[in-house]
Amino acid sequence: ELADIGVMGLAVMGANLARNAARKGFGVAVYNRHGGRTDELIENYGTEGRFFPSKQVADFVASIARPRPIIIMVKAGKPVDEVIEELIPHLDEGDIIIDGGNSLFTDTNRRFHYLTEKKLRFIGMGVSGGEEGALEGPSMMPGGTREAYARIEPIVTRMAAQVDGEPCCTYIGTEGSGHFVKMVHNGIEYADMQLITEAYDLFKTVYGLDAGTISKIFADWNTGELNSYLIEITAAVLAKVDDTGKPLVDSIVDEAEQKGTGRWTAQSALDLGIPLTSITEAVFARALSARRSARAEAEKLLPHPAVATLPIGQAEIDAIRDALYASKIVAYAQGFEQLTVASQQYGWDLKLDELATIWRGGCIIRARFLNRIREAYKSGGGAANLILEDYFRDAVLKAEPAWRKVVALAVEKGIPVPAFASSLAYYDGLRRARGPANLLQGLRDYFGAHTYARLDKSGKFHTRWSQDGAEVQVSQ
Ligand code: NBP
Repeated sequence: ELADIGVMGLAVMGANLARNAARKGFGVAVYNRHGGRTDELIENYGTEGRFFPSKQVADFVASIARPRPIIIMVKAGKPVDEVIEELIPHLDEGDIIIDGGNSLFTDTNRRFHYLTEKKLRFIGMGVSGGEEGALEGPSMMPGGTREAYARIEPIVTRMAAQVDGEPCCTYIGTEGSGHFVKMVHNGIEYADMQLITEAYDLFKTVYGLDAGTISKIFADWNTGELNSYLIEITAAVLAKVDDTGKPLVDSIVDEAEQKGTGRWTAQSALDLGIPLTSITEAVFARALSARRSARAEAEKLLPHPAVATLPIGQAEIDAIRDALYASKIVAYAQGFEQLTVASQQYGWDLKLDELATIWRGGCIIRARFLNRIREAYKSGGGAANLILEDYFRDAVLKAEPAWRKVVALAVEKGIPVPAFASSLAYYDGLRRARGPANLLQGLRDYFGAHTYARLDKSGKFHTRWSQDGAEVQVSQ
């Protein structure tokens, strides 16, 4: 008897994916570099299904039915290349290595072509949902060839979360597209979380609310259009009281860490020329938060006037909710624009409605809101920007007055709201047929003879600024 699938790398994510597959009735071969983890998995959960544990890579590979699908779930970066090299000598033509970790999509592109040359198949599969998702059903974003996906489809669609009878897993596209999509998902997650922390900061600092009270506001928001996993867990984190009887969140160090996917998303946006302001501000906000001692030093030299807290009623709470919702729409619109441009640039033919579909469950950004995005793209909408689709246009127009007031209040009180404010700036920049870049072009032409176009004539022009001041036409 042979296993249906193999899982290599049995830290928290790999072990949980293996258990997930076993619980769904698949035979699962398992291997980890240090055998202790394999023993632990079998000791603790061996009765959950049919596991095929091995201590040698050769035995592990031999225990899987051909063509073999092998999920590798090891630390992103060099370990993935090392594990691939370890596997290669034992594999047969057509076997499929599936990298389920958070690999950089350009690494996945490289591995895809490398393994294709060796007549092996490679799938870069984004997996979202953290440890719980891996066990109970994550959102899965597999990229590679369609026929390699067809081989694993019956297994991964069963392992994935299900929403309204549809699996949160679909074929994404070729090469590293699955990891690219997972990267943008994580970028959106950064923006979502930053917006939540800005709302929290306003409640706490401007209105003087305690964590318990703010928790109740988020719990209430979770019953409306903001309904989502992140809003739900925000209420839970804020409600938690530790052994000292005080809110746990008040004792957590205000220094954010990051593993790189948000930064990669921002870097990719710069490469593709996408104004991805919300996600990028979220990455920068984490970077500034991480400079804790520098902030403490600066606070001494640049003392912040104490904020006299304001009274708060339902109108103020609703205004912050509206600002959050509108900013969230901007963040998603920017993320989806990045996906659109990457799809064109890299020839991936991404199906944006399907991405919204598989993000509705299992993953960290799962939200009611994604149904709206799915509908917008499904209706063939194809508006250049999600904000221009009916539902979102109405939502931002409705939220706009409150959004503006909240940003103004934050600025006045000296509370940083980079994601709220940059989303609003993007919105104001987008809905403006004529901006101030005419002056910018004039400056570029002045110092660098970079030329400019005119509204009243076609062609490219240059003014001899520091010579005779005359304008010359340099091209048609
Ligand atoms: P880690 O990212 O902590 O990696 C630990 C695993 O990698 C262990 O099994 C370890 O084996 C193995 N490994 C390493 Br490190 N170097 C190796 C090498 N050279 N050869 C063979 N094995 C090696 O595990 P994780 O937190 O389970 O995450 C796995 C992947 O999933 C990562 O890419 C992560 O970014 C991604 N991911 C994580 C989450 C999450 O919520 N944690 C969510 C979504 C995606 P050992 O036991 O022998 O040291």
